Amino acid sequence: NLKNREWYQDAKFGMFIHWGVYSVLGVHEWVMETQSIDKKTYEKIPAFFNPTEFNAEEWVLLAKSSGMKYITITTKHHDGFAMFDSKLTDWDIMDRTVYKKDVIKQMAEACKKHGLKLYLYYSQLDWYQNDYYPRGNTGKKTGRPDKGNWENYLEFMNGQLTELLTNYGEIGGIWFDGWWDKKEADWQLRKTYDLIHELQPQTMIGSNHHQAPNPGEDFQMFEKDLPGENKGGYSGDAEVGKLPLETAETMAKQWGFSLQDKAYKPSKELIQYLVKAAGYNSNFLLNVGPMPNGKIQPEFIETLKVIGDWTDTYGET
Ligand code: FUL
Repeated sequence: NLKNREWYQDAKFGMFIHWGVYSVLGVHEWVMETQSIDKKTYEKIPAFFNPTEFNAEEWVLLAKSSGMKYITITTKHHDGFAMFDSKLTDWDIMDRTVYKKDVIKQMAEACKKHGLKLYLYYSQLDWYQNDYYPRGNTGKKTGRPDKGNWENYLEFMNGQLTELLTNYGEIGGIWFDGWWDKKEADWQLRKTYDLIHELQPQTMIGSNHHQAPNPGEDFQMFEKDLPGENKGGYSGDAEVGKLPLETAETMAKQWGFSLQDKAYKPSKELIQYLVKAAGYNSNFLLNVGPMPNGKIQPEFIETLKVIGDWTDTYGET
């Protein structure tokens, strides 16, 4: 994956996409936890997820015309819901929604067609699976039984990663999140990381664990922070020069679609952030939280157009 690291080092700009059944509620992707929604109630949500206006090519072309070189999309967030066709659970887009189409497959095809690399966000933390037990720091009010088999959960997680790295062509990287919910040793990272590189040697591994990189990781990420700033407490120290870096930021406040979030960052601020990130030799992963109908908010599109004009004029490629 050294070649991929080199490519990534110069990629500069990517699109982050937080999209899941939580988008239906228009709060944010943490709604299950912050509103203490139990599993049985949360299970009602997927029936309302029917993004009839979703067009993967539209999103990919929007990213491309904004000057972005890759897309990182949520395949499964903390609510455990798979936005892809998973044979290992029925808690997925095929079995629980009326839409019944594999979002990740459509994104993979569109990215391939238009020459963008696809990175997959995967939450290790899971508020849905019973076997995610003992519970971590979050997800305690989901009404799951007080028993479960952690080894089974790890097997399930590695199984889903195998699906993701087998069924969607070349994957640029896996963007892990939620590691911070449990103790380091619980994750048995070596096994998972080896599996990824066995399946696709070029796939990069990164984890939003909020500390310096673990062995086997290919890039270091910073959530809502420039490398080393650690303003939000979500980021470890930058090991500058060791691994390629990436900083992720939202276009408004929330990651997932939020009806009330109108704290839109002006295009000027985002362009300055892109330049600043590049000054740290870091990529900028700019997040959108598409609406449940499959469209990206018009306010975001407008801003991205301005950014695209800027990258057209001043970008390197
Ligand atoms: C965090 C998550 O808890 C947030 O929901 C979001 O996905 C952010 C990028 O990473 O760890």
